[in-house]
Amino acid sequence: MLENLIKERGLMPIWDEKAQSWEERRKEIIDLLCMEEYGFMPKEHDSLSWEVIPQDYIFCAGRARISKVILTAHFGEDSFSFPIYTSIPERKEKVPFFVHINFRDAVPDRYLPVEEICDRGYAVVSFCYNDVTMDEQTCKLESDPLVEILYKGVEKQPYHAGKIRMWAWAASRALDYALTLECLDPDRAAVIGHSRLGKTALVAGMLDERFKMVISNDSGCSGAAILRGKKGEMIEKITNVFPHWFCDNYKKYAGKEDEQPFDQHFLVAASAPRHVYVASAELDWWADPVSEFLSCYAADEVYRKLGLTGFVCEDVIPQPLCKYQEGMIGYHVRTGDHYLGREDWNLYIDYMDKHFGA
Ligand code: GTR
Repeated sequence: MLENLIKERGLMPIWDEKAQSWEERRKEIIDLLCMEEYGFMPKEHDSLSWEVIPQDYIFCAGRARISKVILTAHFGEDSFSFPIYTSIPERKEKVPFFVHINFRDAVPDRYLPVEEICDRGYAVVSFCYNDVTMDEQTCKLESDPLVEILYKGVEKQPYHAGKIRMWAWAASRALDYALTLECLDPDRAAVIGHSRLGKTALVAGMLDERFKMVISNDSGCSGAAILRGKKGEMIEKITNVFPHWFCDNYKKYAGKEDEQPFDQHFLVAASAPRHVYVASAELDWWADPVSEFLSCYAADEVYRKLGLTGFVCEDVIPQPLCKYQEGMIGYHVRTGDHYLGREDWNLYIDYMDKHFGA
């Protein structure tokens, strides 16, 4: 049944027989998705420095430590700073951790139940996306320090970074810092985001192989959901309301999803052979749970070719609560609406415990 649905939607295969290896094909896919959808950074930073500001209150009954850290990226004579927050359970052994790209800087936050996460032995490094670059369609470079630095002396091109790409860059900087901490386990580093930040987590995971687990929560259009045959939000809508999320090239596919030389299952597969997890919510029709699910099914192609267990599922459209956690592609659909809640976090942690060892 699912095989037929994929055929009906006209999805193309991810693997190209001309490619010598997955490594080579993966690079092509990254270039394609950056060129046509998310954009390339116009400039790279040279180095990163930081200042740690411990928070002086008892958290989690003293079982976890929270710090604020100001990261500064240096671009030649220019520099850009933004705050991140670390929430780390007190354990003797190294702990697995999430880099959480969040809508707010609060810790805890309604999308970040840090006490529950720390109690399960996981740490979180979080930051607010607006502290990196505002979620606005502003062209006033001087009002946005990161954008100003990135485009200083550079003529903006249609393939240059939209905001999703910049937030993904920040997730990698948060990871740079996290990897300097002895208490965090580099082999169990995950990146996670919800909705527009779920799209961002997929892009960060695609680009940065140090993320061993990539989690997209309700990311929908231009995130995990395949666009061919999708319901709810499509490219025309998203590029009208949020043109700044993408590179300018992306607009040309508005109403022409079938002409894209890719679809969003490329993005899900671009983290292979690492672990990737897509989650949906039953009532989230705008994101379209079925198209998110089919994307996982289609991305399995790459894992199969690599001889790995990718997506293990039944041959039906899943209903809540359905969770598929056997393979390297994880999936769940829960009841309720668009949200990143404790239920989602617990399922991600269950999956990580299972695949990376508790
Ligand atoms: C919506 C947008 C979605 C999704 C969501 C969010 O308005 O259409 O693509 O990203 O915002 O980020 O909450």
